[in-house]
Amino acid sequence: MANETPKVVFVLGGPGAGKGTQCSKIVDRFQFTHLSAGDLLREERSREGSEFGSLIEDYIRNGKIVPVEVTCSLLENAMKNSGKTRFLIDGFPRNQDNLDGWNRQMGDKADMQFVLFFDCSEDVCVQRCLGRGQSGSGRSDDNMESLKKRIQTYNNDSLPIIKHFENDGKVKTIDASPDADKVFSEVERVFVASGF
Ligand code: UP5
Ligand code: MG
Repeated sequence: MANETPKVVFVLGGPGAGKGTQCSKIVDRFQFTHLSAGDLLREERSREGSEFGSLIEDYIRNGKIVPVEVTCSLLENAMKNSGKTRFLIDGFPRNQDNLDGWNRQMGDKADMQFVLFFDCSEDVCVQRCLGRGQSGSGRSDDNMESLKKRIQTYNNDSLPIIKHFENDGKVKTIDASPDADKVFSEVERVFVASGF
């Protein structure tokens, strides 16, 4: 990390809402580095010699949220190793444990700017994830059984965190149901209005 305190935008929304898709578009247009907590966990799962490989696979397949110590360390290392100062943190924090862990570990090392929330109906989310699974995503959680659990976890654990940020006036909500370019035109507006 450079001397400047890193700026962070949390990118949240249901499974398949389009977080990853929109983050790539943001990176193309604005000076941000994309860190997907899910991608970092999947990489760690496959890393030879990782002590967390089987734990991560069990959590992901069952749509459960990996203990924050693991996820937050992966995020902090990725931030440090990038040498950059503006980050999109995609898919994190997803529950109170994640939020508490982030505040403990990163609270005074990063400035959270706002939460970008992709609002999408459950039906659309499910169709997008199943579609991605059918076109060979290779993700062990793009199947109906895992998706039911992912959605349950999202409703029970993640939505309350979004509500919490909303009460603090930190959430920018985007309708994620239109096509990806249309969604991005709203995203772009938010970033420009926020001075990026
Ligand atoms: N698509 C995207 N946008 C579209 C649009 N506007 N119109 C039509 N189609 C659109 O998109 C999903 C699919 O939809 C793609 O095929 C895309 O082309 C299409 P994507 O951009 O990948 O959506 P995204 O929201 O990123 O979906 P993802 O499945 O990645 O979300 P999840 O939140 O479920 O997955 P994540 O990788 O973040 O986490 C997976 C698991 O890891 C979690 O369930 C959990 O077990 C674990 N995890 C933790 O434990 N802790 C963490 O901090 C993070 C993850
Ligand atoms: Mg994703």
